Amino acid sequence: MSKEKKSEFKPYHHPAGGWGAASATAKVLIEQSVLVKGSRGLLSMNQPGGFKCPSCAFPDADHRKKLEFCENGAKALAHEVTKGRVTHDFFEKYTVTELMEKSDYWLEMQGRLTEPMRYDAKTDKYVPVAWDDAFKLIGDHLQALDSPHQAEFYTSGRTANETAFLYSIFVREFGTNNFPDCSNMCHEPTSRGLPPSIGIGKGTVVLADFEHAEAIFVIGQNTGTNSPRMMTYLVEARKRGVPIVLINPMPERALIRFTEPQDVLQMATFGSTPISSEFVHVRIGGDLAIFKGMMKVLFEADERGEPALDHDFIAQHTLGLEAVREEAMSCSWADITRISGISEEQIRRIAAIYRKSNATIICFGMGLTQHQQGAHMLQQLANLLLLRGNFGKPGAGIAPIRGHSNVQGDRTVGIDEKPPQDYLDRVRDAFGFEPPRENGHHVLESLEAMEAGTAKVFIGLGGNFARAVPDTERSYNAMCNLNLTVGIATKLNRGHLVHGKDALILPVVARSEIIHTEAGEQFVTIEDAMSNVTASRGVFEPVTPHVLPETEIVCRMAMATLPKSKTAWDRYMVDYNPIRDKIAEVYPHIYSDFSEKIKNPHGFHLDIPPRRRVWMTPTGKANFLLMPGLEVDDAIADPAMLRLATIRSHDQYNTTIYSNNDRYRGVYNNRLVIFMNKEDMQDRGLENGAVIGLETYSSDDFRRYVDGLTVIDYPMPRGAIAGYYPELNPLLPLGVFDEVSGTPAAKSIPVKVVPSVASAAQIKITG
Ligand SMILES: Nc1nc2c(c(=O)[nH]1)N[C@H]1C(S)=C(S)[C@@H](COP(=O)(O)OP(=O)(O)OC[C@H]3O[C@@H](n4cnc5c(=O)[nH]c(N)nc54)[C@H](O)[C@@H]3O)O[C@H]1N2
Ligand SMILES: Nc1nc2c(c(=O)[nH]1)N[C@H]1C(S)=C(S)[C@@H](COP(=O)(O)OP(=O)(O)OC[C@H]3O[C@@H](n4cnc5c(=O)[nH]c(N)nc54)[C@H](O)[C@@H]3O)O[C@H]1N2
Ligand SMILES: [Mo]
Repeated sequence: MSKEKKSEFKPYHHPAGGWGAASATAKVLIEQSVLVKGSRGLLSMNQPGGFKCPSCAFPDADHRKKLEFCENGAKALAHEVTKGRVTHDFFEKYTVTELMEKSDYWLEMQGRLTEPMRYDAKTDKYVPVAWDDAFKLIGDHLQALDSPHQAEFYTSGRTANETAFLYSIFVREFGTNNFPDCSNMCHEPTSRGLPPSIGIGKGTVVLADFEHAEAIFVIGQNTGTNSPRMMTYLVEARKRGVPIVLINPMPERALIRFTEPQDVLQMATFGSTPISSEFVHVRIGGDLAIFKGMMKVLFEADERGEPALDHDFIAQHTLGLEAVREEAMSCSWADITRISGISEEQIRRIAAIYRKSNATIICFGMGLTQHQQGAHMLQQLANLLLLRGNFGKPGAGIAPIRGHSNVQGDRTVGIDEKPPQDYLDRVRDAFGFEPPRENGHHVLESLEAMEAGTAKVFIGLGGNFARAVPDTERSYNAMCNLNLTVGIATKLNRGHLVHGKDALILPVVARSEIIHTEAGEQFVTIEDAMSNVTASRGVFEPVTPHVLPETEIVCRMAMATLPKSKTAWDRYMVDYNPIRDKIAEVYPHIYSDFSEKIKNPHGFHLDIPPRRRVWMTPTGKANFLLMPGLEVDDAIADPAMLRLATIRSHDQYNTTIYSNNDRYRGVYNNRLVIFMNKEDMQDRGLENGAVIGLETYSSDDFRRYVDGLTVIDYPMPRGAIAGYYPELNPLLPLGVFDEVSGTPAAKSIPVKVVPSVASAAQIKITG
């Protein structure tokens, strides 16, 4: 093990991207001992005939570029094709209790899982198990349940369409709609909030729209880190003089100034492009007040008879404007500026940018979704877009920037705990069984069932459920009640160590690897955040011959559980074309001729009706929806309260920690940090580098406390602090979530500073 490195805070003054990104790419390939293999992989990434990047869901370019990857895609690939191996010898060395003591970073750095393992309670170790025995164990546990609703079937968004579709069929044939999904913690407010408003819970823009936009808003999203390939489009737009408005409590480096790492000229001349034309330093949870303020400015102009609203569009395509107008006009500037932390002058300025633009794109991420009123707030964002007819014209629309590479696709092909009835009818007709009709569990409901002891089996198709969910200690305890936990994964993670009485780790063929079956090489498909469906073909041999393709694992779980099933699992297991034919049968409106269309090397686009100004809502129109007030999170009366946003560093992929650095925010060798405004520090008598504890304001009996956090003086708005996920998940109560979607309010945890009892290392502050 490397010796402990000194934690350091050294503000980053350079543009983001550029040489820093290029050298970080090389460094991670060398670190994982895969310079040659990794570089070869990067040439195939996101190219026709190659595989889709396992990192984010941003679409591929229109193939003008020879290279279509970013620094963080390179990290994801390097960690996937790493030389490190977790073999049975590894598991022989450590008890699970000992492994629990290791950090998430350490677990990740051990490398790829190589063979199926089963938990042995006598030795507290994972021991090898034959694949057949593993499937039999799963089948036995599932068959032994009193009701199919006692099992929870989690999906993480790396799962490909074919796998996710079959998994949804298996679980429904088994008899439940319990589909907790990573998206329940992510863009679920988008998926549930937008349909009543515009008829679909997906984004309405495509990449070409960025070339026609006259203004772009980026709200609550750290583009340079979490979807770096989008930076290219922001740089190009900026070079054309398009105003870019950034709304964020953190002045994210890449969104302020960026050097395109693939622009040789810019890099050679140390040039960079200023990205944001307006940085709106919003308080956590203050966005709604800004949206209402902007609407108010538009309505005022309209009342004066000045051009502000798209009256033709509103008349032809929408309902409900007057109530929304009245409500926005009733909001006072005093409240708007107090709650947002933004001056009336700046809100008027960005409203003027919005009003002047004939085609506006609004992009958003977790900074908007992970609030108690996330879904309703997004409906207000849609209202703002509707006011100027920003749907169904080039250069305009709403752009939720999704997380996992296929999180949107998984949802489209059936991972849905609240499935529509007409879809269930089509499943019945296509597969000849009667699917369950009642709603199943989302993530929080599945945890409740585990805590109550009514859930007995948990199967995780990818992901790291235990670490990603809120209320760490409580959730760990709930999971330990289970009779069986199954982790289907590429890498060892904490989710495999927080286990039920029986437990399995099932290793899979990764995205960049070739899927070999009896019928020959297979490919899978992925739907990106802009609804393009493309093929993904791995280019490397699987890590060992003992790992299985995810689709085969799903089919064999089904065969072991449903011996009388008439579904052709044994056929789907080897040939993925008939799976695509079934997808086409169940989703004829978007997936007709799937097998033909996917032959196009650039894939195809799934229909998004609002692009045609068609509204699949009950009214047949786009609806202005009402949300009274300006607050998106429950108020806490104590002036000592701070709102904590749990965010990602530049060197992590969700619960996967690539390093303990966060280059653009200037943090090195430490993840237990809290970004805090100077005045908030002074009020609490804290110096830069002080070590504190944080405690959550909870309305239940649990005390939620994290200790040993180093305070960093950072340009945050008053009352807003930030720190890293998943280390701070113990502070996030299970009971605090968006009521429409069940998404935990991970960006707005009410906390107070408490004295630290730990003696954490003092952080070195430089620069
Ligand atoms: N490299 C890398 N890429 C990733 C991921 C990763 O972990 N690493 N994760 C993937 C996944 S699953 C997802 S969902 C996405 C996540 O990508 P993002 O949506 O960018 O996620 P976060 O880092 O959680 O935080 C987003 C931003 O929200 C801001 N914020 C916090 N509170 C508020 C608020 O109240 N209002 C506003 N306006 N902003 C706020 C934070 O300052 C931060 O800049 O990225 C995906 N891509
Ligand atoms: N406090 C707080 N909590 C959050 C968030 C937050 O911002 N704040 N963000 C939420 C969000 S947006 C999300 S999406 C969730 C993420 O929740 P998850 O999707 O459950 O978590 P990941 O960390 O992405 O999962 C990583 C694991 O996936 C496995 N894996 C990687 N690639 C593959 C593959 O190709 N196949 C299979 N089978 N397994 C693979 C590896 O074993 C790896 O350890 O976390 C949520 N939790
Ligand atoms: Mo996500």
